[in-house]
Amino acid sequence: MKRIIITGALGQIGTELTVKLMELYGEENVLPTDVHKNSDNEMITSKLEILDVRDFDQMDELVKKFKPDTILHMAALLSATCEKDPLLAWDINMNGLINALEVARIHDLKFFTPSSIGSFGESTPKKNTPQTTIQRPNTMYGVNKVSGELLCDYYYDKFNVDTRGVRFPGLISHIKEPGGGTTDYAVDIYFEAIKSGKYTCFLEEETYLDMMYIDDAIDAIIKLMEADAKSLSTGNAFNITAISASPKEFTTEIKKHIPDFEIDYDVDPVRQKIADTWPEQLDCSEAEKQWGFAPKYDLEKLTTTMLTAIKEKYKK
Ligand code: VAH
Repeated sequence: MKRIIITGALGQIGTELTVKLMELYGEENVLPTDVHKNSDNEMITSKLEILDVRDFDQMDELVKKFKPDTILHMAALLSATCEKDPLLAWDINMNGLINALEVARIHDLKFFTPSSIGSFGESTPKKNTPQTTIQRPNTMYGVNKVSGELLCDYYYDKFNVDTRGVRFPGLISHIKEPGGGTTDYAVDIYFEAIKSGKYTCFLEEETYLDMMYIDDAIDAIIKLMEADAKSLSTGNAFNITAISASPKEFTTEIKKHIPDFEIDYDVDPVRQKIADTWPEQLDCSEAEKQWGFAPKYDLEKLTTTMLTAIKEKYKK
């Protein structure tokens, strides 16, 4: 990668990914885009171009002008939001993706877009979920993610576009909070532990899901994109995860720092239903073998990092 355009640059991943890429490749070589400019991150908003990914001509114009060698397509609606408006989700997640793939094909760009553990369904093996296995999700988000994986394979096979991607677990960050995700409780719990000392969780206490600290996610994107194409049997949709945990285990870890922290449960049936169809723990051996995936944050290190950063943010 030398010169990079990013869609969804103000999202949970996009925000920290854009900053990291500017540090690594130079601000002048990174073009952040998003459908709005609502951010206090001057470094990003000073460079940001407004782009609705459903507008192919707008995306094509920006690429012609900026002349990147890579597009990181991060713009998408997340799982719970997709269930609120499935047709809007299809429009943004799929028409946005096909536009980004077409722009990559026409301008010969290297391509990345994330898939998710949401691409699996009820019938997928829940533990040590294989890299290649059954994928019959019954959520609009999952349908979008499986379709996206297949589209990326198609553009690789048919048009020789260098499409790459990972299946992200729930991502945990303190700089940009996620919106509309099923795994968002794993972010909210840390903020509430500092702000109020108690948290009402929308998933059941024994709901195990794959999770990862945002720095490991950003490092994985960069490592995959810089990997030699010859070492990748398929560049697309690698299983990656760092932690398999439940709300109960997050609580136990937080109580090591804040003994009085309390949790109670008010289960959201929509997000519980989604979470129950997702795996508990992915097998990441292909990512480890093919491009050296190696997360650094376990639950203990994640918890210390999150609580320290949020305390600083709220000066507690
Ligand atoms: C969501 N955070 O909850 C996203 C992610 C694995 C979950 O795709 O929808």
